[in-house]
Amino acid sequence: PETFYLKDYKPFGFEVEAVELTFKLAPNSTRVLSKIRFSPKANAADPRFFLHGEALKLISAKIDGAPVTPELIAGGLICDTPDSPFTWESEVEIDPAANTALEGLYMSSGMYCTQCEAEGFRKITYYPDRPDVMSTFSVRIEGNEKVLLSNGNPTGAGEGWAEWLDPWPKPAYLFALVAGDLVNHADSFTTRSGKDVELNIWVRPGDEGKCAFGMDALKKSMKWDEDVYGREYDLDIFNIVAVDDFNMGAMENKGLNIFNSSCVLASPETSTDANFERIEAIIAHEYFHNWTGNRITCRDWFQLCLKEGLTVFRDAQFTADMRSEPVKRIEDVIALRARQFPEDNGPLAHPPRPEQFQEINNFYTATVYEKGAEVIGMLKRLVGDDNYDKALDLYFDRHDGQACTIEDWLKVFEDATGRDLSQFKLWYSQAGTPQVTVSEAYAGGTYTLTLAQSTPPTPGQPDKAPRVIPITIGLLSPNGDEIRATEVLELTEAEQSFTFDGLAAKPVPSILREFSAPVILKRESTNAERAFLLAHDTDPFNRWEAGNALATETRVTMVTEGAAPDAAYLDALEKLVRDDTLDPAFRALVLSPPSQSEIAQTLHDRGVTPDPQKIYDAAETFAQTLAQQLETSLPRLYAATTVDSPYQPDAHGAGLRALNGRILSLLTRLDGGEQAARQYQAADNMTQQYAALAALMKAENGESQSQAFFDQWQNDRLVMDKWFGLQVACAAPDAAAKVAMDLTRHALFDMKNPNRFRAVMGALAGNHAGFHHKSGAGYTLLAQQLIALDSLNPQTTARMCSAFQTWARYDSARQALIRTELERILAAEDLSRDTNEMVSRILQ
Ligand code: B3K
Ligand code: ZN
Repeated sequence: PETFYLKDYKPFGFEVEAVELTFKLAPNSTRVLSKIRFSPKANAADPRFFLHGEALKLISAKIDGAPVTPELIAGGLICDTPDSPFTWESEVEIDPAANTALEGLYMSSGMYCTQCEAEGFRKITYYPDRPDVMSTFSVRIEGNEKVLLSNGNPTGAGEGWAEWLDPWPKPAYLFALVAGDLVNHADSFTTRSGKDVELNIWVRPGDEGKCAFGMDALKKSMKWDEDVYGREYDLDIFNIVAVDDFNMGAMENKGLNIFNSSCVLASPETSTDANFERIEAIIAHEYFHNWTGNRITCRDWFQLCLKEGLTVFRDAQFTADMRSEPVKRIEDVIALRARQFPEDNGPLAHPPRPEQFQEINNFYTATVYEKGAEVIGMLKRLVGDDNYDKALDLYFDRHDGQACTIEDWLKVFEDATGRDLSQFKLWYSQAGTPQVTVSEAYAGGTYTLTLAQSTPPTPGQPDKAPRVIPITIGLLSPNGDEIRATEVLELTEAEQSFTFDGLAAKPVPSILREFSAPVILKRESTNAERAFLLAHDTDPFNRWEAGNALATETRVTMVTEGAAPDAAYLDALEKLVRDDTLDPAFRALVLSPPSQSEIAQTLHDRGVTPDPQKIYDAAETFAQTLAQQLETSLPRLYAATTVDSPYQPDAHGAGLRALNGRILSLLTRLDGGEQAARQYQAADNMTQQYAALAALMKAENGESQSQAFFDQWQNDRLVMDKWFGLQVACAAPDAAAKVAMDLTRHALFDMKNPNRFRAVMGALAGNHAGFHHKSGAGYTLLAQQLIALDSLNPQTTARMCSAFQTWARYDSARQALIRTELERILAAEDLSRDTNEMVSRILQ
């Protein structure tokens, strides 16, 4: 397969002045007519008239009204063209009903919908399908469906047709079309300059009742972007459509966002608090793309983090404002360590701005998104909040309507602040997570902190230069008072010392407050010091971090030395759980153990080969011991955290329920599930029903309870995804693969639906001890399923291959089993480019 390189960038040789499209919809034979005005650029670096096209049946082509016969070549066509502006017309036929890849125009539950990012538009018609080609689009849809939608504003409609005009020039990846017998939840928003915008969430009949929360989130997002970034919406209408079959969460098409139904539909009875929070965040994310992504887009796909990193950063700010800032930060760091760190420290490591790819869909990664956002957070911390605002204003001013690069982005910061960002830029080009080693000295009232940075080699990058790393620090006195408030140290050298004078005693440092940089901090510490920080740190993130470190140390000694759970840590936890002055959501997070996969990584980093079964056993023993330690207070804590008022998906209630759920799971270890069964019966919302079911799955009556859940919800797809996933997530290590396999044979399993496939296979990959069971059954099942899915849906297949990326952590027997499965996948007939690239990189 061909490899594409950042260094090879050449602009397209033609301007596209306007695009007119007509769709004549039919499930197996949709006709797409295009009429596009091109004008050749003077002195074009690449004067070839090449239009992308894939899986298209060309019916006819014309230039300025005269038939032409273009040459069909790999990936598209070329054609001789006049030297002056001309009109290109083509008619193609496509087969949406047969499109199981869910890219281009496809059908889902009887409706037509599109997904064009990154390179799906070329499956709709011949076009320069690249983000730096921007044009206005007018679209006519002919079809018998009740609702016919495209981007922009509606310009006309009649029996069996509708027309839309998007006046804002956009790249083809933001094109969208939806046609179906849909119903809407309507509302409106008045922008701060007084423009009324019609808002709709379109769903299948029956789902109307699940739109109110998403609509509210949309209006909050629109207001927030005006208030915080000064960005107003720019069309008369904003449509969101819920689709059941979708490869990812949602898509920011101009004025017509398309959502995986799991990321927009919500009701108290069917959605958990976590679902509500995620829906709010994704609605905001897609909406925020209107400015960071759509009005200002990417020059090429190597610049993907320009829009994704920034938009993730913006949606995190939004969630922090709507909910709790420290809780959001802790959740994000947990996710970063769970998803991005393994990527950055394994065979799939790549910089936030990659320099090469075979299939760009394989680079919609935690590194591009989440590390991309972390890089922006560091930039903001380095230049300060006011300078950040100034730079962003300049960015919108200078680049509105353009397709930009990371260089453009950094230049606005340089121009707005006068700061040289050439060293900072390394964050965009170097892969790998920096390790920052801390050493300390104290003498004569002066405390000296020495920080040393290094980044391990990653594929293609053996040596790394030192980066600029903002390290936040505060100092505590030995009695627990804060003696130096948070300040930012700028680490720019490989090794650098910082001094703090005038101290009465050796301080306890609280380093990397708010997790100011995506690095791994290495510092000799003791459990006593960690417990001290857990009790006294003024920075909530570092308080949590201290607890997390204690939890990790306890697990590690349990696994490596067969030790009992650390008594001091158990005491500290007990104190914390009972401390009603602390935010319940925060307490729930402190009570949530580090993931077993993370413990495996820690062991590996310390030169111990992780045994997944032992890690599992340690987790079970720890939870059992904690439950016993808290035995007398559990019923009271359970009662005190139970929310009686009618369910509201707000942050406070969600925090209480999260804590309550943690307590219920501990309680269930002692009472055999009595309380959980009562909660299950009484629950009027999915959060409590699901928490009770999850607790019961490990108790004796798990199976019958699960059956009851199935009977109640079998007609609700999204709830059924929970049912499929939970069984695999809760399965014992030696049973997980079998449970997952049986579920793939269930009448309601359908691998063509990405949500259902991920519910089962994603849960298997997430069941650490089950997936890595020494039998290798988990590896084999996943490989079989991936091979079967690849011919239907390469994108979802390739993405899930990353379950194997951590293979190098494990013992040689497991490594051999994984290698066999990866080689089996690689040998599969007609393997997609997507999956081929992923597996080859993992195996390298
Ligand atoms: N931009 C889309 C992701 C497209 C993924 C293509 N494989 C959603 C988002 O980040 O908002
Ligand atoms: Zn995005």
